Amino acid sequence: MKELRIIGVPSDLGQGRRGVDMGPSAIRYAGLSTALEQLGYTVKDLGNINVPTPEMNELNRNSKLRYLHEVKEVAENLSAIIRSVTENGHLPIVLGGDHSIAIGSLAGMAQSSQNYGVIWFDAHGDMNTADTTPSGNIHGMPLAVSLGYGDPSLVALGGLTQKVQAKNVVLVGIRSIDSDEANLIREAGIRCYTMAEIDRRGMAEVMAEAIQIATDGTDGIHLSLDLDALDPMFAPGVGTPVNGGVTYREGHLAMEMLAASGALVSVDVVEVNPILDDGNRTAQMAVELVESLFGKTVL
Ligand code: 5AB
Ligand code: MN
Ligand code: MN
Ligand code: MN
Repeated sequence: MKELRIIGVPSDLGQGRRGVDMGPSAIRYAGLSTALEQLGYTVKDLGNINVPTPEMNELNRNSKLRYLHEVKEVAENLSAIIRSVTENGHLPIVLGGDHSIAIGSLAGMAQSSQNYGVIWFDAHGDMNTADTTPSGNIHGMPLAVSLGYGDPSLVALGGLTQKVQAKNVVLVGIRSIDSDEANLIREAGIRCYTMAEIDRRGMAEVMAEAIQIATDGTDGIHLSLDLDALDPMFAPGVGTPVNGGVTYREGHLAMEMLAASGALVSVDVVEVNPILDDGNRTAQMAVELVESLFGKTVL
C-alpha cells in the first residue's frame, strides 16, 4: 500500500467568496491524517504551499481572468511538489483551496509521465475559458485548461499543453453548466454524468462506467473532488452551492467503488469553505469521503 502525502493549498484566488483558503486547516482539524493512519496508511503532511492573499493590493484583478498570474504561480509550485511525491512512489492528497489548484495537480501528474484518467466529481463542469466565463473566476476553468483550452499561459504550464486525454475524462454530479461551457464540453467529447442520469440509472451503474472510461488505456485515476458535488444538505460550506446534488450514501458509494477499483493515483479535495459552513460539517464530510476512498468498510 502506497504511502500518502498531504499537501495544503490555501488559495481563494480562483473564486469570489473569501474563506476557501481556510479549507486545508478545516480538513486537517476534522482529523484527516489520523483517519487515514487508522486505516493502516503511513501518512506525511507536507504542510501548505505559499499562496498570496487577495488583499496584497499589487495583485492582478484582470476581470476576464482574476488573479491569473498568482493562480499560475501557485499551480506551478504545486505541480513541482506533486511530481516529486509521485516520483517517490507516494500518493498525493491535495487539500484546497478553490478548484483552480487542480491545474497544478494535473500538470504535476502529467509531468511525472503518468498516463492517467480523471474523474471530476462536481456540481459544475469547470470547462469555462476567458471567452465563456460569466464570472472571471479561474475555479470555473481548471478542467478546460487541463484539456488544452483557454489562456495560453495556463495551458502551457508544466510544458505539456494537454494534461489528460478527453476520452479518459468524466464529469460526475453535474447540475450547473453555463451555456457556452456546454458547447465546449460537447466539442471536447467529455462524458458528462448529470444528476438526472444519476437519478435514472443509479450511482453504482454510473460509477462503474466512469471508472471504466477513466482506466481505459491508462495507469490510474486522478479524482478531483469538489465538495459542491454533494447536496448542500450534506456539504453546506462551499462557495457555489447548487441544490439537487449527490446524497450522503451516493457520495460514499462512489468513493467505495473507486477504492475497490484499486486505480486511484492522486486526489484533490477542494472548495471547502469553513466560513460558510455549519460548524465544520463540510470538512468532516470531506474526511469521511476520503476514508471511503481509501478503503474504509463496515466489516
Ligand atoms: B467550481 C461558474 N460556472 O464559471 C463560473 O466550484 C461557476 O470549482 C464555477 O466547480 C464553479 O463562474 C467552479 C458559474
Ligand atoms: Mn469545481
Ligand atoms: Mn463546483
Ligand atoms: Mn465552488
